[in-house]
Amino acid sequence: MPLFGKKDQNRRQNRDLSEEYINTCSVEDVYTIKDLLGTGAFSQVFLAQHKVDANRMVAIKCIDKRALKGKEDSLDNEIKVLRKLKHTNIVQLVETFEDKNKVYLVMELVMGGELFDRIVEKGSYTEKDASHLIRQILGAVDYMHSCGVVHRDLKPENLLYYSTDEDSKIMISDFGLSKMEESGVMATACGMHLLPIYLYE
Ligand code: PIT
Repeated sequence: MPLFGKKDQNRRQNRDLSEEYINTCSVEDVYTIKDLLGTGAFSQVFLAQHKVDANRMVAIKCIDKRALKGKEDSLDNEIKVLRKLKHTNIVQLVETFEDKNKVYLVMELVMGGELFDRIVEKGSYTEKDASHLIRQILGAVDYMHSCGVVHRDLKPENLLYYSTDEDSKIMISDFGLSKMEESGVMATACGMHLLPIYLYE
């Protein structure tokens, strides 16, 4: 069950490169996997360090193909959506790897924790705090809608702070349930800022 299609098997997509190239590397050739950051139903997210550029820390979401059986399309969709989006408040996909048992999504590292935990820790939460947060989230939601993408699972667990700084920006994560409009009804180029309200069920 090729998740990236025949053409893309054994191929690494690197957003920093203008060209795709065949790569026989495995994720372990490129990154040293470190601490576990979190777990999901079919996946685990690990902290990882680039082997050549040690300053480059990333989060790697490792998805078990066996657990995913029958839901391959949703991972295909998630990768497609993530490749399309580039916004300061959306966790960026860096590159992808695939081996016999797993798919690896190398993501921008965010270390500030979940919104819910931050609100609880803070004790009080002012209208100014909320407006600062909502402004960032709505900016990112407007952008993704302009790209024809609806997240469909926006909740405090999927809103991560970039850093532990008090004034850290917020980042939208987990596009596992997202949908992308491809019919051509909506503009395909990002930046048109149309609201695809009809995509919400
Ligand atoms: C981190 C740290 C962390 C989790 C993530 C990234 C996850 C990001 C993510 C997961 C997705 C997705 C988009 C982003 O579609 O604890 O740097 O499933």
